[in-house]
Amino acid sequence: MKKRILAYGRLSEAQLTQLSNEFEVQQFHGLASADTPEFRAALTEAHGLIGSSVTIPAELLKEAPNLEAIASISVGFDNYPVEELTQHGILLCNTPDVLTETTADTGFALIMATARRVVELADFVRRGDWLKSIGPEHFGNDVNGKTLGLVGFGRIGAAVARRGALGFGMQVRYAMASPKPALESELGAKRRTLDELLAESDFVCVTVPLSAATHHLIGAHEFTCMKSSAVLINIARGPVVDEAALIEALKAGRIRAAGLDVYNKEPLSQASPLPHMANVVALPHIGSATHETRNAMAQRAVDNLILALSGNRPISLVNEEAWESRQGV
Ligand code: 8YV
Repeated sequence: MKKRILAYGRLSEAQLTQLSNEFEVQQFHGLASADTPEFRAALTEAHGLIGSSVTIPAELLKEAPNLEAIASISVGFDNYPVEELTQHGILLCNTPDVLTETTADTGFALIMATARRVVELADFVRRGDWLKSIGPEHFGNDVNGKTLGLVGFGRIGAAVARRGALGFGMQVRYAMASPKPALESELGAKRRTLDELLAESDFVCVTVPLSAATHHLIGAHEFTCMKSSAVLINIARGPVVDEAALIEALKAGRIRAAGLDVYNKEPLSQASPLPHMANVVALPHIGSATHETRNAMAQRAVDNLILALSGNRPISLVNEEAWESRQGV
């Protein structure tokens, strides 16, 4: 009998066919929460899950006795109870690598847009305000030659740094627990404490995963460390930045601008001041959202799930320990 999987992410026809050839597939369209009677009922029979964004709370695992693997269509896995999954021997797979360059492109788009006031000035032309010559009140600031600070220097952080160092002649600083000697020699990157990095950087780009340790890593104190001319970019997860402190810092002029792709609560409410501030470029969590990359992510998740449910090691596995316990190691 075919194993049963629940699919709640965007998959192409070909990917769905690939899954249906192996499994009994139950699709959930537009699932926003796992806490619906239909999803909970389906979980009791499910061997695998494939999808994105939906939070799977630990208590739901009690209702999923057959669950063997989750293939998330994302690199981030803060919406899964990793410890409990591991205890239950459930494999958690993600999609690193295939989205690195595209997410770094988004980071750089935010750097350019905030520094050169791209959105604000495009709106100015669209409104028909370009009647006289452009003056200093419309000028932005250089990106080239400036200092770029990466908070987190993993795959995506390094790809942003590469764009800055090699394309824009930027000096790279990074804050990370472990040194990265290869990137130091490749990019001339220098490791700093977080406070030092904040004090030196013209652009601070947040790329750390969200965890208990990184929740509100950038808060009121950190904004006081930054230059008043600095720009904060967040392409990681909203709660890594204390959003109230960010709004306060922007209003008080403690930093110059922010380029954001992620928020404390998504979708971002229109009641938030962030999308209405001229010095904020707010994107709707589209870091990896290109046709090519989202398709590659979905394909990676499909491949991960097929491998995992046939007893093979998935390509990208978050909880190695769960794999070892399944192998009886
Ligand atoms: C996801 C992301 O696609 O991969 C991640 O962690 O943030 C995005 O690329 C997003 O979470 C929607 O599923």
